[in-house]
Amino acid sequence: MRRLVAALALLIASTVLASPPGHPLDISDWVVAVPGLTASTYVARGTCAAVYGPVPAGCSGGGALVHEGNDGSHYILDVQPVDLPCDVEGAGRLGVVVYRATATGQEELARIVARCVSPTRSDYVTGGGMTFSAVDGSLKIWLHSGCVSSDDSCPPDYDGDGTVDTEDSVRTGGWIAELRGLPTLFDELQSFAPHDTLGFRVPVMPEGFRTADRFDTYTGEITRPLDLSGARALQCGYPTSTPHAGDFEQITAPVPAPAPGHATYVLTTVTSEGRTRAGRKTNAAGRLVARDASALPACVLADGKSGR
Ligand SMILES: [Ca+2]
Repeated sequence: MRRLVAALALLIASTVLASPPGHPLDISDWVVAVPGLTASTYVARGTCAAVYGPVPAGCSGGGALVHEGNDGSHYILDVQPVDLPCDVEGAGRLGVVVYRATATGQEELARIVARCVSPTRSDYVTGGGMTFSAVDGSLKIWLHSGCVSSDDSCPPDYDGDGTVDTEDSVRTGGWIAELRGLPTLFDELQSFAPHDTLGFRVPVMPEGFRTADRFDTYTGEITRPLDLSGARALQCGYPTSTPHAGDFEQITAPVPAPAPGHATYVLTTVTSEGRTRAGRKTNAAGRLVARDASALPACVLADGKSGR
């Protein structure tokens, strides 16, 4: 079910347009550079607007600008100037870029940058730090969206909430973005990207195994209780070489939209040294237990193949 939720979130995020110029930069202005990564609002602008005084729950902190990921890579938050054609200086030209650095190089994960509203005014964003969750592989990024001009042309009510903004509150209103889809500790969080493509980042310990030999991906209809015996194979025995933590595994597998009132699951199993695991479920006592992988049929595609 978590996998379905993650997939749906991505579909929604990918259809959102950027915010209109003259308004605070928000989650729709993030540009994601790698497959399988999604950006969502963790704490909305306004909720954490009080820069001075008591800080609401969830708004405090900010963490460091560099974090070590589960797979030994490093996530780097960089606040950098943006080359803009409008006449603004200082904070008005800022953007935030998140990188992933490994032993072999550095790649950009996502960015959100300033833009010109007029020849003398810009919407900008700056970052105040981030934290990394080792369990679910998410980055929370503390941000401030604001307006700056060289001719005092920022509107008195920049955020449009009906109140005149002060320099200390809404013009520097804080919010928190969350990036998901980085390597987790155990779970493969499946995403659709785009429609007929399914992908996930290989966790550090896939379903608790030290290493994975192969992945098999199934789909089926959600029933209560879940009956995996009717699962249909989407892709079997991939990838062709040994998977490593942080690899993005992607398959092309059309998953038909379910009929009204029905729901579809996508499940990827991990096999390591002859043992197969199929994730976890909540039992009748409310505890997380291993899902019974033996209920699944052998992974065989419609053309009779059981591997890539
Ligand atoms: Ca206002």
